[in-house]
Amino acid sequence: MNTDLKALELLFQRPLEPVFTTRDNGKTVFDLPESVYTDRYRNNTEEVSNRFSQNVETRIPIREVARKPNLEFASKLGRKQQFSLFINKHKEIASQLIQLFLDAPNLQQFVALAAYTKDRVNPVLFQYSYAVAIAHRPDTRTVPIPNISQVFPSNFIEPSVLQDARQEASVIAKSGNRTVLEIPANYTASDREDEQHLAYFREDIGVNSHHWHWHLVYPASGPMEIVNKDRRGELFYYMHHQLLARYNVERFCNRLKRTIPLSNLREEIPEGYFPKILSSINNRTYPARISKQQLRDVARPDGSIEISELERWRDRILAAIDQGYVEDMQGNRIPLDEVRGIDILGNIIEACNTLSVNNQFYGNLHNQGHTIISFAHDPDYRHLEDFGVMGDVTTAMRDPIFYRWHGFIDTIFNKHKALLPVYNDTQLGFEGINVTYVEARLGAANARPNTLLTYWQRSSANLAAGLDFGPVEDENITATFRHLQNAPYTYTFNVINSGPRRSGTCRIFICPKTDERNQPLRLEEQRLLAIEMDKFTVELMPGENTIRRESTDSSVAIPFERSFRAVGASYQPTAADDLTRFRFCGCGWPQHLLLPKGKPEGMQFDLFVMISDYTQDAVQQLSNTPNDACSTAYSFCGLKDKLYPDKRTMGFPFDRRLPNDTLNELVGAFSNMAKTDITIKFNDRVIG
Ligand code: CUO
Repeated sequence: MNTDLKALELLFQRPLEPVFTTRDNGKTVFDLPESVYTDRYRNNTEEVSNRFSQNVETRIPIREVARKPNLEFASKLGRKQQFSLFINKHKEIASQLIQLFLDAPNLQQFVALAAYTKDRVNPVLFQYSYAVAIAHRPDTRTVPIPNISQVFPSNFIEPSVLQDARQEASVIAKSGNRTVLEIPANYTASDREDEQHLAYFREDIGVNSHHWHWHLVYPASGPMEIVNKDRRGELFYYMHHQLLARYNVERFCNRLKRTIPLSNLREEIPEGYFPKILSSINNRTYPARISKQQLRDVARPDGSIEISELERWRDRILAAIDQGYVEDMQGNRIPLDEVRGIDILGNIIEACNTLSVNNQFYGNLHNQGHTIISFAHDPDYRHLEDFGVMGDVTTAMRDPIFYRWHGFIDTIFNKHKALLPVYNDTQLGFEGINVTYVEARLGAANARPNTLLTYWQRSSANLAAGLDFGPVEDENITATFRHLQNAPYTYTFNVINSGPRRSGTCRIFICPKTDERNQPLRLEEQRLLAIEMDKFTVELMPGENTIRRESTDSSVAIPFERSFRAVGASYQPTAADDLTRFRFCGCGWPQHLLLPKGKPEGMQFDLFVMISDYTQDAVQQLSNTPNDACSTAYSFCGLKDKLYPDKRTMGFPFDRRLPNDTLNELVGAFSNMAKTDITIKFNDRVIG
């Protein structure tokens, strides 16, 4: 095996430990040039390197770094300070560090540089910038990026479990004899708090690691070549819009009304959140947001932001939407049209300062909203507190306020979409294509069609790679946790093609039929709550076609093993494509949350299927880079080094107004669409 690639993989382990300690269950150590040691250990290099050489099986030589980088820029972020992608200053530092990593002329020098840098900059900053570099350098294609929950487990789980894990692992030498630790469910609030009914969704490890990974793949700042991805602004809108739709539907399942968009930043926020998790970097808990907290202007050493600035940017953006154009720095008008409008707005609103057409004028609305909310408990730094969970993409989705803030951001995008013309027959139809039958059915032989099942499942994750200063031998520290799961099912569609052989894009959505009070939803409401389930290309022969598709093949989700895959020596992919498979693999909605929970007595949904004309959907890819076996969740995450593979605007056909009042009428008017009622039943038991 290429030892440079191996070294890169190992630098993800034990992020807080110095680079000279062992990795891979104590079996591997780096042979480091003296210059890598920081001043703290410079006088003891022999002692520490001897100490960590015992029982080692592999020594990986690291070269001297050719030109020592000046890391002055990174010292503005202390080693024990929290790092946030939403804070401008931090983003700039990360962007410089990424550039430094991308500029390393070859693999050996990249390894040398990474080893040199690791103990000299903030560890979370390092892990983020390093992962971005690995995801984007052509020579590191095969290096697997571990799941963030395993690099920094404390950001994901209840902290007393970590304490137990360290204890168990240092007292009981053999992992086989260790007690399996249980991460409790429902530890952040009691059921006095309504919002607690959604904790299983907000605090899910897969949900949060997907969100982290998405922002890793689509950084908002950094070198142009990695920021400027095809339709990234639109994908920012769409991926977060889908998170919102899923969250709101999940709320209906729990008899809660839709989340209220945070459109007034001056009103106190009724719902508080006490995260209880620890920051890996300084062992402090993430600060809480008390109930009825009022947001205030932030004035801290790291930067200031006034609520009135956000309001000004918001109003300018809304005015631009009403006018139908934005203005760039030179005052040129750029139309917010049907095709590019949403992408332009996405980059303005997020804000992606590299791609926003006018940073100064439209500002930094979404990011600074995260910042203001995340500092609500200590806006002027008088208590020396760091940001709350909203300040960090690994943790933001835990807090109910995330959905209120993004709900507000989503209403801005939806306003633009609502002003576009209603979709017409040519856009929606597909001449000569008739979808005559639709069903979804569980795998069991005697399963009834259109009744799907959810339940609780207990699964485990290995926390060893992220347990800094934990035991080195036999790294197998397993913790189990409960999460929602759905029984796999198969879609079957019958399609009559009365024309020649041709291709179509099959688009599958589910829409809630009623709200939390069982009141029927209008199509205009349903379309904003439509959950994309899958999208794939089909070949249609003349005459009757039967199409089958497994729920586990969904283009939005990734399988469980990728959300929680194990890292370390005991895990070695074998098949040729296994290595590449893990490249972009962490991005994707967790398969175990593909279906909303439903209700014990069953909850009805519309299962909607549309086959659109592939000649209008197809995208001519520019590059001939090989298909990345990992980019399976392309609806949410795109394809690596390629154009977004569907020419229609994201969310089509539900992203714009439709010509009918009800879903039944829509489906009746277009033969290439069909729907059926499905029921999702929730079994309140832990299975498996
Ligand atoms: Cu993903 Cu606000 O963009 O958290």
